Amino acid sequence: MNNHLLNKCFCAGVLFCAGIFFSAPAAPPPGQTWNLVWADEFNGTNLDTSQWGYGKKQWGTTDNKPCLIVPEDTYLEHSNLVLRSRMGSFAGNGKTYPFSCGWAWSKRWLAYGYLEIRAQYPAGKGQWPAWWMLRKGWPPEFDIAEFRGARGTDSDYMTQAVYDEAAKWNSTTLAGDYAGWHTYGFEWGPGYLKWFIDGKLTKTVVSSKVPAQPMYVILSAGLDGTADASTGFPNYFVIDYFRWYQVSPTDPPGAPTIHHRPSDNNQVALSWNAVMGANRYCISRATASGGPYTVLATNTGITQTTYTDSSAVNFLNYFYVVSAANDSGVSPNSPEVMATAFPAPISVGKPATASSYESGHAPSNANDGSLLSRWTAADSGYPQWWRVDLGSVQKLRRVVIRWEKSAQWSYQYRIEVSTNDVDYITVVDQTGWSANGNSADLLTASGRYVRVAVTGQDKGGWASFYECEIFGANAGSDGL
Ligand SMILES: [Ca+2]
Ligand SMILES: [Ca+2]
Repeated sequence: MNNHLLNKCFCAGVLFCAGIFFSAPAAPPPGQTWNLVWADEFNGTNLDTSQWGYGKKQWGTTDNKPCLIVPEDTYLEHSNLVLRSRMGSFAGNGKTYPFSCGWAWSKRWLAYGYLEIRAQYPAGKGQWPAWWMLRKGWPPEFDIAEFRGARGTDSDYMTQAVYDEAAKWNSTTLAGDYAGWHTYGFEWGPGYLKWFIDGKLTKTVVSSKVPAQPMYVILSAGLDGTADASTGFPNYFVIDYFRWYQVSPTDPPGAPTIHHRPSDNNQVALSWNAVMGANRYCISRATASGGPYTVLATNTGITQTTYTDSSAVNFLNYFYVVSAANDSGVSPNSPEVMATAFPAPISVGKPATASSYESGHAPSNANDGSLLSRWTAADSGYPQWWRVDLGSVQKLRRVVIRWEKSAQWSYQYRIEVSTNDVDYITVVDQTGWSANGNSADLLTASGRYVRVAVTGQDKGGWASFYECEIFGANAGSDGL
């Protein structure tokens, strides 16, 4: 692990966490190294509105029939979050509600980890307070501790349930008295869910449909249609704290894949596989294999699995690595991949063929945008030719050929152009060329087919080049 990288990568998480109170850890389940990454002990005088919304549902409505959600029923008191329910006459949404209630949701979306609250639930007929989680749209839904004061205290129950990504409902109800202080824990990992009450495992779900994308937390008071004066009002759903723990990602992504796109001028586009438990990625770049690496763009955090390095300079080689991160830590680096930024030749990806080719070095390798792949003839015989079909007649301005071992070898060649793949005219004749290095030839021609006829090589090697880049009429400098 590169400490410089680790520190840089943590920056995004620390900024994200600014202002959050970190308590002493409680007791997440054993067997993993849990780190507290977000907690609210509700110790202040006002709910931290940078972290929580309240007084309405996350999507804006205040209707929670038979209750009207009102802001004054959500407040902090005695280091607790209080969600109150009242009976009365509450006007809203064009009607009158017989009850009011509190409602709060996390502005932060979470994925994976161990979540815990310590809470007292209100008893009474018709009570329906809940700790639960949603995502934009539905499913999924986690019901972590949803209380029903349905039929008197003897038959009150707590619901622990999930609607998974397939809207499959998996529910358990636990009869009991939840009016005292208890801790309610929920462990969410790749392909599994666990519910806990007072540290005791009460429910487990294992399924490939367990959600893997971030969701937000809801703490809500509520009532069903059976609530009446006998329920007892006002009453209170009281939460001492909310805590969220995570484990660090341990597996790095695989080596990034380089994508060459026609628009990649002074750019390198990368993608990589997602890592379970990661909510962002750190992309680092070096100008030599093995580093030192410079971290790119971590201030915002890369939450997707793609990145375009727009600070690359054409024709320079760069070496990229990616690590996976969440608020708990950073994985080791992925394997390294080399990439080169190119201007946009009009030949990249077009159909190519050749007089012959060596196994593993097909004609399409010479216009795939990669300096790691090459076309090589099948043997040392000459002449050989490589040809690309540009798809239509184009104005042609420049042809750059990146020969194999160009620093030691010189190749002799002609560049020929055709509109019909039958009648070719020679537009560049370098059959007398004796210099080393890549070649860049300016021309003024039009054609659909461009053929490189390799007529010889000074060291007896086979006809071979990494790229033949054909530029149109507006091509700029040689870029060599
Ligand atoms: Ca507290
Ligand atoms: Ca190539």
